[in-house]
Amino acid sequence: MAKKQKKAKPARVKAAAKKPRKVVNLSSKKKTNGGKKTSGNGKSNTLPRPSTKPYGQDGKALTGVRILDFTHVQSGPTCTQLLAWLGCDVIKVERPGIGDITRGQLRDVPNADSLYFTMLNHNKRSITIDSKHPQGKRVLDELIKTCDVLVENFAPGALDRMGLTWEHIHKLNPRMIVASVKGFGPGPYEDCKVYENVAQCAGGSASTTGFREGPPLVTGAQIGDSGTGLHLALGIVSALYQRIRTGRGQRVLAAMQDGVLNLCRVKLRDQQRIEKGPLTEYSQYGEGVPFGKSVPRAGNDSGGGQPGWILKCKGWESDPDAYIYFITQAPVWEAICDLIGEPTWKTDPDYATPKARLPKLKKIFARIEDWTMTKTKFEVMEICNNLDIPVGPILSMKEIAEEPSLRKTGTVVEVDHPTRGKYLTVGNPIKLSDSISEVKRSPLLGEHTDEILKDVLRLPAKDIAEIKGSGALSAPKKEEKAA
Ligand code: CAO
Repeated sequence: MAKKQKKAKPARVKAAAKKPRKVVNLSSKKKTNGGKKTSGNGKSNTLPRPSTKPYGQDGKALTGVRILDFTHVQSGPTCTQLLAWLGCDVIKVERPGIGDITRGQLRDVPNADSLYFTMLNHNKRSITIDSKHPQGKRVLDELIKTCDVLVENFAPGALDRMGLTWEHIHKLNPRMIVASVKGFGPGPYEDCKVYENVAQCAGGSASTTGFREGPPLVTGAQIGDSGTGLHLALGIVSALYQRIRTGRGQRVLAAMQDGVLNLCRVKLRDQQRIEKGPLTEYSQYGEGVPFGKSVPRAGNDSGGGQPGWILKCKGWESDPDAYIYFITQAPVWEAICDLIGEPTWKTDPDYATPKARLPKLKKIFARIEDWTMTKTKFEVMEICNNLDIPVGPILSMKEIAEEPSLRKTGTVVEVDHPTRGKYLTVGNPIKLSDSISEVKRSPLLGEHTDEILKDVLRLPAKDIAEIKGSGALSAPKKEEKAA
């Protein structure tokens, strides 16, 4: 295989680190450190001069970072999609003929990539490689040399079984960051395969979600998959930043159990409180139901210091989403009393203080609900927000899809796709004023195979023909499969 040519290498974070642009003295007053320019915190100032280009037109936050994306299903793709939106060149490696399994899962349009796949793989390029084929390994080794980060979420041990051990990768490219999602961290379950709901259960979410009288409940928010993808993305960006200083890559692990637990940290807080006394903000306390040894399911209790509950609104009999979340925030208690027609509760010692109200929350919310049931959830929203009372309408997915303000900010975007047509997706939820994300459709399976071999790896035509002829990049023919 021909060596990579030197020219036209994309600008890299590492290159930027080596050759800082001319420095600006941020701390114009003091010169310390032997006369060296320093920033306000006394450290050497290596920041380049502020760009003079208009905001949004000087590249993206992570421009120059190239990702070798070995992810599939949801957790890993969530991470690499975010990194792609932030400017990384994400090269998704897929199994020839099959690709990411989600391409064909939950299909709504025959023979087209599913929404499951398209909505998790925007702004990426796709190359098909059989990672167990000798010629496939050859291409992967070349990609490892040219990429900054390898991201994967295979079952434990699968990457090693492909021969892509940390030692192998690090020998080829000591600067490479290897980032993984696994179900569990080191310990008794480290070898287990894990899906979303397994993580929700093992991370403490299911035991603390639902109603006291009912079974544990999983939530629709994909905190195990997408939540862990988010954690991994932060780990990768941090490792890239550290690499500027150390020059070397490192391993990044985000275990789904850990990610879910991190999102459930208030429940671990409550576990320690329950050992010292009842959790007075849980409605169970007001109802006189004794607490057990571990944190109970709290229904729709707010979980913070300000009691809240979901209340019916006008139309609830026929509309399953005609509800509002209502918070009886202490500073606006008087406004709430006036609004619901209970002005005496402002001064009545049984209601006037948050502590006095705790045992009566059920009664208080029932009274507030008498009022909310006379209004639509949007009317309640408008009236309460004018009085600074925090409330939140229960929005259906239909309402969210049609919400003009979300379209305007690019949080909900319509994308066109060559085989499935137009569809809606969620755009980048993180908005940067100088790194604007545009949502580009997901790639077709292997759409960029040739482009990557030619333009990224700069392989001569002869080598490309040899690799392709070996079958390493294409689906096995039917006879071969049967043999
Ligand atoms: N070429 C050749 N083989 C490939 C390949 C390629 N391009 N891409 C994948 N494969 C192979 C793997 O090497 C593996 O083979 P071996 O088992 O022989 O080593 C095989 O495909 C299956 O990979 P897998 O075990 O990761 O996939 P699975 O469908 O059996 O399990 C999942 C899926 C998600 C349970 C598992 O990957 C997992 O636990 N991942 C970590 C946790 C995670 O991310 N879960 C979230 C999933 S989203 O809900």
